[in-house]
Amino acid sequence: MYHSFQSKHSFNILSFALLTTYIFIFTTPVFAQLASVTPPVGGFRIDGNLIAGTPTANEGDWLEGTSGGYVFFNNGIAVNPTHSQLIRDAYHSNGDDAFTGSSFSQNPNLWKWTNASVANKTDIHNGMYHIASDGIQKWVIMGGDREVNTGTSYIDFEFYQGYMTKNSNGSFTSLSTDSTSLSTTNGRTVGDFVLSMEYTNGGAIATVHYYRWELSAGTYRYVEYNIPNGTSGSLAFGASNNTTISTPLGAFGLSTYQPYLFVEAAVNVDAILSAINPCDQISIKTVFIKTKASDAYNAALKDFITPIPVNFVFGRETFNYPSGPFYNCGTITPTFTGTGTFAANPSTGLSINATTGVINLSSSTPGTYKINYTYNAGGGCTMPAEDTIIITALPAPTKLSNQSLCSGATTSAVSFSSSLKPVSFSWTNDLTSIGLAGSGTGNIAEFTATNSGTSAVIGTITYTPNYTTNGATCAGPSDYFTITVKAKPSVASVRLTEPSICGPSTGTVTVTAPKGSGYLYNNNGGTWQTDTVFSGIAAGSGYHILVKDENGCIASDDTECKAATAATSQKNANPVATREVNTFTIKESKDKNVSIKVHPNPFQSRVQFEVNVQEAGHGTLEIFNMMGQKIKTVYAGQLNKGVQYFTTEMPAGTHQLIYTLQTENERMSGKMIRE
Ligand SMILES: [Ca+2]
Ligand SMILES: [Ca+2]
Ligand SMILES: [Ca+2]
Repeated sequence: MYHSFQSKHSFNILSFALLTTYIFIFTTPVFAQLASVTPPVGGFRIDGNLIAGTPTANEGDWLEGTSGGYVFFNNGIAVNPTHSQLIRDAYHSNGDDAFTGSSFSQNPNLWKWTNASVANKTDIHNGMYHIASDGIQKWVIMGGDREVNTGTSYIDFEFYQGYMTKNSNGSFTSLSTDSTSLSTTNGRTVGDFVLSMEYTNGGAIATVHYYRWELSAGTYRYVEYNIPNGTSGSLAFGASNNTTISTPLGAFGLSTYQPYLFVEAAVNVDAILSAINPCDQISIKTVFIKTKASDAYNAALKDFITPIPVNFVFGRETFNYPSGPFYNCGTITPTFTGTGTFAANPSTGLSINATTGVINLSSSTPGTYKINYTYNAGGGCTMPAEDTIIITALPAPTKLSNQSLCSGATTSAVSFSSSLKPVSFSWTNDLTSIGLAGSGTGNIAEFTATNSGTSAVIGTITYTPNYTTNGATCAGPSDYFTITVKAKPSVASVRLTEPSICGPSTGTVTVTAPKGSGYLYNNNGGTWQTDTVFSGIAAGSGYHILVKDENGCIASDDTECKAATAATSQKNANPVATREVNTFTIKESKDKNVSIKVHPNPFQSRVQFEVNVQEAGHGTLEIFNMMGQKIKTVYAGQLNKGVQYFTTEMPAGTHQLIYTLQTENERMSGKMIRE
């Protein structure tokens, strides 16, 4: 099943090397193999090239290309740092950290390092790895480089189950799996392994060696195993670039690799482990990338990249669920081999089919569950395989702001969103009088808010995200926002003091309602003022009074001069402007306390009124046309008891006129006719 390190140069290896050298010359592409892992999308092409989709479209690789997936962005940042890492080492520099006086065969706790330049064929600049599954088993994809292509180079990827660290004093510490004490099995843990890539300046094939740490002939040491053939192809294959290739990552100060400077390999570690021991299962804590002088067991170690702490498991997982994240919606189905039993821990809260492993997310409670798949691995080894599922509650939608505006104003358009996509939205509105339907789907366009009342109203819009995930559409938690529509203030009611012969020369408009703290008034679009009085208005210039309340809402109309006929058809809504509108009831004076006579009547231009009152008091004598429009005020002031005369010049034009005398208790009217 395996052979010791010393016998690894078997006939098969030698003949393979010769064969591959021969075939390379004629049919290089044959050896570019695809590891059927995901990610990246399209599998991982082992071809000595770093660019996805090159040369074959839609195949994945290390870096971004025109098609296919990738594991690093072209700036070197990992798409998923848990599974992939790119580590840079110093190069061509006395500051490089390098081994000194250390060999492959030694206990790592005896290794020494120093800062020194290393031979350029063993100098590493870029080291990278990617861990991915083919749906059943885990693979390691490795990549590394060197500065020159003279001869054969060796780059080891060593996987420790304990923590392995580089110390500042020039030593290393390799701990046991308890993470506390030094390893007692000669510096490593049984099952630790090395994947070693060997590449030359003459072939695109890179050879991959697998060494396992174990007790052999009384000593803990690495033992090389032949890598078996898998049922669906090779379990390990490597390649180096046989042409000059570009690397956006940069290498040794350049953006290209000359032939045979870059090497990559893919290894199905799970398959190799299970072929050696179906019960084997190891958790890796450290990856250590280093170069050595040869493939001899006591080969001198050369350059290295600072050990990388990691956390992944090989050999045990023989089933898995698709990549999350998962929400409590839909179902997920695992990929697995053989037959066994699925069980969840904790055993409540997760809806799982014990035979198929299908999880009904919709009827499961959000939480973290370990799923154990127990099956007979043969050889009496019943293996529990484990995967962990985290179910997250469907997220709440993005919180939206409340809106507050005056009746008649336009709302802000509402755009729903959520952190999880795809998502669609439905909503309800509990107050349609604000101008919005009672329910709907999708975003809400702007609309004119309405409120015909006298106080603010509030519509509550409740919106619900509907997520489509894992084959189902489920409603997530709702949220709501409000639209407050403030009422408009009443149209202004005003009292007028108008120019007349005997009165003031300019008019005054005094707002009588609405009034209160915060109210502002405006005439003819002028400055808003708190004062209810607009004075100094020129005769005949009119006015347009607007009211704004403490909420900043403006009345639906202004109050303006109205023709008298409008007195009965005020366009302003309630309350209407209160103008001094006169209602005419033309009748002869029958009152004994007041009498009025007009001389002459019919008149030409000058008219004299003879007024006789029995009680002194205030009185007003005015003239109106038949439309109810006041022509002039003849007198306004104190009336003495007895007879008094008022003479006035009548303006030209109107044929029939009405005069009225308003005393404190009585009102007299009469008709005047022009000759
Ligand atoms: Ca490649
Ligand atoms: Ca180094
Ligand atoms: Ca280096």
